Amino acid sequence: MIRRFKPTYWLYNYFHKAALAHNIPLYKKYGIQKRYYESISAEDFKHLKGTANKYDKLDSFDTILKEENISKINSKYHNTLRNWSKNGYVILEQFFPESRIEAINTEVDFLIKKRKVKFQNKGKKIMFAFHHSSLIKAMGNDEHLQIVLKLLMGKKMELFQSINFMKGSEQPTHSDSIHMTTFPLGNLIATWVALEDVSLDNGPLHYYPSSHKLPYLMNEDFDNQGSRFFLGNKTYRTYEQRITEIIKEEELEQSVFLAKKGDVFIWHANLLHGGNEMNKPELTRKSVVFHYYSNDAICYHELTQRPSLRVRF
Ligand SMILES: O=C(O)CCC(=O)C(=O)O
Repeated sequence: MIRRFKPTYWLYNYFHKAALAHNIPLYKKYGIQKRYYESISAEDFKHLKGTANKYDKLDSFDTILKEENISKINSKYHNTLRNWSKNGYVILEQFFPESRIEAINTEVDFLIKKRKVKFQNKGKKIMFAFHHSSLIKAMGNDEHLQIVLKLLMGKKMELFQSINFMKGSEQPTHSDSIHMTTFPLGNLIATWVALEDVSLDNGPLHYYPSSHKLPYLMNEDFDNQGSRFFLGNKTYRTYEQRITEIIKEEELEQSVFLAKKGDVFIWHANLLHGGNEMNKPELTRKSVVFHYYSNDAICYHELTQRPSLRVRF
């Protein structure tokens, strides 16, 4: 019950104004009558129509090669970039060289050994390691990766979160937009980097091509809006079950990414994806995910109705 009591979050947020200040001018811009520390959810934007991003409106296939910065990106990636609007994902094979990947693996081992980072989710993942490592941060902010993100989103994207996985996440299918949400919708993007080869044995990433075009699923869509003082009472499992139903209803076909070390997978804010089970749980599956927000959107977490704490340094 206490976890559902919104004022507990308000109190915490109240003392973290600097990390929540990003939303203040945007609340003003959109006429949202909220204080920076209060709960926020899709309900608050129902009466508004947000502008869609460039390649949610236009087809990247026709126009992305005309973008000024495309010449800075190796032409072997042009085709996958062209298909962004259609697919909702991009695959950049061998984007990072072996030496860069090995440096990250050594860094992660060091951070674990020195107890600078903590595992979550039964020893599977490490959140926000980039706050403790300039190497990890530099990978998320890699110059060429940033150019690619700007090409896809039509604007600069700012690193919000990193998640290092030592094992396959085995995470059921979801859209990141239930966890990291924006108004207008679609102002989040994720990059996933293979820090070792991935096979069916160590739990590859799976995804549903073109699923980003489906409506975004918000609390209202699984009866989880809650009330002024309480979050909704539905479990996350209810959300996952609704996603499973949608996959069936829409007859979506799953693809699996058998990545090679150094490959990068980029997904759209609303692409359905997750992690397959590890056939051999004793193996590792080292990878890192970076999530980015744009600066012109309100950023929050629909599930917990919390504004996103954006730590900038
Ligand atoms: O790496 C994986 O297995 C899935 C990661 C994922 O779904 C996520 O970070 O949103």
